[in-house]
Amino acid sequence: MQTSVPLQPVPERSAPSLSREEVRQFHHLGYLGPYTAMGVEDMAAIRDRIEREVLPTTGWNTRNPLQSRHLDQRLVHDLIASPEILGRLRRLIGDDIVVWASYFFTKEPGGKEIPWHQDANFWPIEPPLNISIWMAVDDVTTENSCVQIVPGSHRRVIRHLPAREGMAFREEADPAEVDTDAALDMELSPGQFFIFNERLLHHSNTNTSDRRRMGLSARYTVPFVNILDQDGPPLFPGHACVLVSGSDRFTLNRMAEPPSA
Ligand SMILES: O=C(O)CCC(=O)C(=O)O
Repeated sequence: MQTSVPLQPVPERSAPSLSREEVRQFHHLGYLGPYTAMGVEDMAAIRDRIEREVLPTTGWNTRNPLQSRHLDQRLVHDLIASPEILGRLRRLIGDDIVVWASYFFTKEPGGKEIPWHQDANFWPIEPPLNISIWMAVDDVTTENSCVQIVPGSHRRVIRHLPAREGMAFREEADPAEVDTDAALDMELSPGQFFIFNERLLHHSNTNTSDRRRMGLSARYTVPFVNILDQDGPPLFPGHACVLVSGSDRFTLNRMAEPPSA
């Protein structure tokens, strides 16, 4: 159910945090991790439920079952609001945390290359302050097209051009500006995740393996960030944000309660 009234504070749970060194690394390199949100066996059970209960059903975006399923599926909400994630994010952006989007990035065998890009290029958020997590649902390796990143690339805004033929996105970072020699493969076991900011260059190859590669990304910000067009692309009509930690004293964005358990 959507609401425009301020939401109740979400009680904080005990959670892992980040050291001062890790916080510095995040600002220096633009990413952190991998970290473990849950073990491989627990994630296998969740993956089974994602396949049976989430992906075959329709969420708030009736045209795309991969988008923002934390709005209608408690299972997905609890994954992206886990203490292992929020405990770390609180050290980076404080106690008041809003999730404004999530997405199942699924690449079947043969799935297209996602070109090098900085997310901020595509997003209607102001100021452009965001932290993302990307959590492996499947076993994610170089072979089945793990996400690649360029550490430190967040410190410069890179111009984006119309994407070359065969890419999964419409635009890509100017290839002349991407130092692919510095790229790091983010190989993850199911249930592991990494954290990155809104300008870190990232990419994934065509999936040339015979294994699916599914990950869940989620986008976190603070309540003073305004989502400028909640009803338009890359969001959808009726979209809402969810408070996952602390309180919202700004009430700038359309908000929803978490789905019931
Ligand atoms: O899943 C991928 O390959 C790319 C993910 C991505 O672009 C993102 O999470 O922002």
